[in-house]
Amino acid sequence: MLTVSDGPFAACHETLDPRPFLEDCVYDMCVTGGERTTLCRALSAYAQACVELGIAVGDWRSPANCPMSCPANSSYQLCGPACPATCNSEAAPANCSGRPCVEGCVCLPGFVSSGGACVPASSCGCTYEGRPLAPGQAVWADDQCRQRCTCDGATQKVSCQSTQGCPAGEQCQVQNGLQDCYPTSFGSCQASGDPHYVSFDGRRFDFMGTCMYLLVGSCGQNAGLPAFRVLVENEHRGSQTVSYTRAVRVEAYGVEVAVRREYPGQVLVDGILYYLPFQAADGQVQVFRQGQDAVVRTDFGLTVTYNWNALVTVKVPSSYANALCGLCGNFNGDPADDLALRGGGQAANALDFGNSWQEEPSPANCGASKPGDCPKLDSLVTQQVQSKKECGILADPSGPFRECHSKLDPQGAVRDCVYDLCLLPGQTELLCEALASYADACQAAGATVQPWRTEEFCREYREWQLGENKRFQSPAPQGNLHSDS
Ligand SMILES: [Ca+2]
Repeated sequence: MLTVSDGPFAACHETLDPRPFLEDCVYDMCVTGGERTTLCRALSAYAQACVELGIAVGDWRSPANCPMSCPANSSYQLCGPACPATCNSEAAPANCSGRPCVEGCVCLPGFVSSGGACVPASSCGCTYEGRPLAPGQAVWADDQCRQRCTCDGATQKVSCQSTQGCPAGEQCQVQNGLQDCYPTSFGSCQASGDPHYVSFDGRRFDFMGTCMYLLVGSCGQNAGLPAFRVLVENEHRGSQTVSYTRAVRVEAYGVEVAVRREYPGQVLVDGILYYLPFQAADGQVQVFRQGQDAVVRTDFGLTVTYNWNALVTVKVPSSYANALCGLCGNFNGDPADDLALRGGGQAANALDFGNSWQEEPSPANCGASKPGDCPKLDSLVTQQVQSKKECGILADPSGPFRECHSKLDPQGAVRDCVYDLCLLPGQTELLCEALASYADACQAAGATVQPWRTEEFCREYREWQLGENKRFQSPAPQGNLHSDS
């Protein structure tokens, strides 16, 4: 077929001698025992060489029985366009019309070539200032986030609209190469120990209820923000005077993630137990482990950590300022109004305040009582701060938390720590918990904490490896652990 003078390749003979191709073809057929694919490959080699010289060849595939298999949404054409339609038509060479046709697979009508496949033209998206946009994708047209341009997949046109700019507490910035509205800062709230609370605005109070409570939630003040709730459930452990957080529940995007003390290393998502990491709501809610903590993070910047024991930290972006309620307060920058009752007005004390944020279903026989009394609290605090031992480690100017003091006054944490040890003397584990919760708060405030755990002092226990009962066996000698030079 290669050399036949009235065959499909005849037009090429004068320009490109077919005889070397014939010899190669015969040789290859001889070696492979006459395989058809070898024949097709040899004929194709001459056909391609001719096309590259600008000479169109005839249909050789049908008589040689060498059909070309084409990918989905395309068909074989002997003489197809040199520059087939693609998603990015602007990228095509200028002299397409003057080029000879090529043999190959050509996309069916309504489809265009994209990344080696033929895709519907409507899925191409748009080009905005030389930048490809997927259908539905939006970009900011200005550096103030005031002009939003969206690609319409059906028309492949970009339409732009003016917006209000970034919401309060957010700023138009580029992060990880993406321009968008990002929170200018974060607020953090903590429940630790028995439990001591520190609100977003820095208000400290103690509330020892054993029911379920709203720790923080978006309470409808700003309908533009994604809604969420974080609930805590507390319990007595040993002593009836104090309580501990035993479970944390995060609700967002219609998904409920519960981290419970009785399931260390695991979480319940909509009531089903999972190992970590886990994603819910199409990745809008991420749950993973970080050191001793379970971390629940949403795509709108909410981060809730719980150490499967007694320490809960909630971080929210500043866009939620003055749009929250619950035990963590309203996040308006003023600690004075943080004991707000659910029904409105300020509570007279932490007990009334806590009770007003009780949620159902709470465990049977749950309740709250007045915190226990520690008459010598003031003198104990002074004593430990001076000795720089036990809770005094927190305030030691040369201790492991020294770099945190400028960001987070340790006095409140020292007082909570001394109070816990006063109420439950001999429970040295409480000291480790108190140090851990201050360390956590320091890191949330962006401070560096020097190593403070050792093999002998507050050693980290992997309760999911050792079993729960090991946790309260940790002996904590009152050693001076900050003897660094
Ligand atoms: Ca406040």
